[in-house]
Order: sequence, then structure tokens, then C-alpha cells
Amino acid sequence: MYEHHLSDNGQVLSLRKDGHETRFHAIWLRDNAQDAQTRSPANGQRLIALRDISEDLAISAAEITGTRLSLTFQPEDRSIDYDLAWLERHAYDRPAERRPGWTADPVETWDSRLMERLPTADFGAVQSDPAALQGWLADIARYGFGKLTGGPVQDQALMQVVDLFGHVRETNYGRHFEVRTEVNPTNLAYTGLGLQAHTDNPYRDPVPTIQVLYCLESSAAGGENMVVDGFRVAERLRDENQDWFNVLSRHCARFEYAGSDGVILRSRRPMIELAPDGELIGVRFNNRSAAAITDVPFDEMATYYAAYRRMGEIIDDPAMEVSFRLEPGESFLVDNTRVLHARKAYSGTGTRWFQGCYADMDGLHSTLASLQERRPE
Ligand code: AKG
Repeated sequence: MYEHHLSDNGQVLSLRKDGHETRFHAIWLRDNAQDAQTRSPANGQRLIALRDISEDLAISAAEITGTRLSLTFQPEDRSIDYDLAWLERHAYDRPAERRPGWTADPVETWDSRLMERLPTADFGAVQSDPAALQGWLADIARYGFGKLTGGPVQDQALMQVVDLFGHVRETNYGRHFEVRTEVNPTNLAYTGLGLQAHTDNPYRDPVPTIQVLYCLESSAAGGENMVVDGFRVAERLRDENQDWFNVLSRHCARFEYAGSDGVILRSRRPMIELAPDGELIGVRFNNRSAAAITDVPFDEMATYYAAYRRMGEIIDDPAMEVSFRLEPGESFLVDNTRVLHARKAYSGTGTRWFQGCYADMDGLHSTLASLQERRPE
């Protein structure tokens, strides 16, 4: 049962339930009204602007009936109903300070022990069963990584992976790219060299937030893949040395790619990216495309390099990695703002042929949210 209380001359409404009190400001409540004059019933978009709400706004009356709260606003002299469960879900009255590097729901950081419960699904199942697709997408939202098995061994089958949740992001590498040994490679990915764990295309702004890699042939020796949770790396660095975490999150690195004609891509972004409130929102790490770092003050450059070195060591620590070998028809997908991927060198007889493409997490989150709305867990 809820109780309510108005204070501050109608500027603040408090709701109390089970001994817990949550405060809301009058302006926030009026701005977030869900009635048909404030929000379009057809598409949920807001019909009014802040300028339409009086600066002298106050709540003059409040009443709870069942699951609804009715508030009367002055000087409009209008009563608007609120769903109490909606208010509970959108409450913002919590302690302000959180330790920089915190992660938001549903993110769960991981190390090599994720191997015991690798987020994997069957290609046919996620294509035909919305519950299986929902489970797989929820795993990707949680772990930033997901694997698919049992897919077709077919040119461009990776497009069917993207079709499950969103749209391809076309780049200078095309709608998709061939990951196999080439004679004049425009990227070291198109050789048999091993690749240190990295996030892709850090020189792009915005970066593609999803990368899909799909195996079509894997008869060559070597070429195993690894993934590392960049968020766990950042947490470990922070817990080992707060100054190192700070220096990598407060200063920009630079990245560049100029490996093919007519393409010069450059970006300036931190290796560990935080939101203004300290939420960990991105990791960029790619030795191949790191450019000269010129944005760190002279007095902090030595610390920056110590932190950068340690970040690389943590990334390379086997305790952080999950490794696997993809067989033809298998693929994996990473949240490219979070999870790094790597490849062991390959050579000798046989062929290794992968196809890769980019897509974005917003489409994946959108598909997941609408599946969850239809079928709550
Ligand atoms: C990339 O294309 O970004 C790669 O890292 C290639 C990975 C692979 O060949 O498995």
C-alpha cells in the first residue's frame, strides 16, 4: 500500500511503500505525464514542450485510488492520473554518488569462467522461435557476446544473423568483408597473422557497435578465436590502480586507418569511456590502429603509458579470455564497444575463410525490448 505526502509548497511529492520513501519533483511529474494531451496515444511521443509548463507549477492535491495516483497541478488547475507501477519503475531518488566505472543493468562482467556457460544458441532455433531469439539477445545484452551454431555454410549467410535483430552498417570495407589471406591485404585481418585482442574500427566515429564474424571454411591449422570482456578489464585496472584507470578515462587516445586509397579515418576518444556520471560505456583498444597519442599532458604521459601497458597485460591474461574454434556454419557476435576479439595465427595446408560485417546495438536492444514486452521473462 502506498502513502503520499506533499511538501515544499507543492514542489515535492513523496510516495512511501513498505517503509521506503521515494521523492519526485512537481516539474518532473508534470513533464512525464502520460495523458493523451501530453503524449500522443498513437506513438507515445511528447506533444508539449517545457515552455508549455508554467515556471510557477505546483501540485495542489494528490489522491491514491488503487493502482493510480491523481495529481492536480496549478496554475493549470488540471488533474492528471499516474500509474504507480510506472512511477516506481522510473524513480530517480537514489544516492547520487557511484564509483566511476559502474555498469548498468543488465551488464554482467566476466572472465574465462564464462566458458562454462558460453552464450550460445542454435541458428535454426533463433530464426524460428521468438523465445530462443529473446534468450540469445538477452545474453548478448548481458555479456556483450553470443555464439551461433548450426547455420548455413553459404556465401553471405552472416546477413541472416543481422536480420535477426537489426541492420547492417556499411563501411569502406563494404556491406560485408572477406576475412581470409589476401595477396595485398588492406588490413592485417586479411592475413594469417595472429591478432591481439582488439575492438574493431576504433578510428571510426561512431564505431560500429556490433561485429559479426561468420565461418565458412576452417580446415587450416590454428585460427582459433578469443573474446575478452573489456568492461571486466577496466574494472580490474580500476581495482588495481585508480590513477591508471583515471588517466585512461580522462584523456583521449587517437586512432587512425589509412590502409586503402581514398580512406583516411581518424578518431580521438578515450580507451576507457565513461558517461558524465561515471558509468562505464565503452572500451576502445586496438594496437594495429593506435595513432600517436597527443592529448595527454606532458606530466601525465609516463603514467598514461604505464596504464596503457597494464591494460594490455590484463587483456592478454589467459584468465580473462574465452577461446573457441569456429566450424563452418558457426558465427559469433560481439558488442564492439565492450568485448574485444582476437585470433590465433593460422597457416599450412587447408583454408580459413570467414566473412565479417558490422551492425549496431541499438537495433539489438530495440528487438530485445519488443520481444520482452510481448513475452515478459
Ligand atoms: C577482424 O576482422 O576484426 C578480425 O579480428 C578477424 C578475426 C578472425 O579472423 O577470426
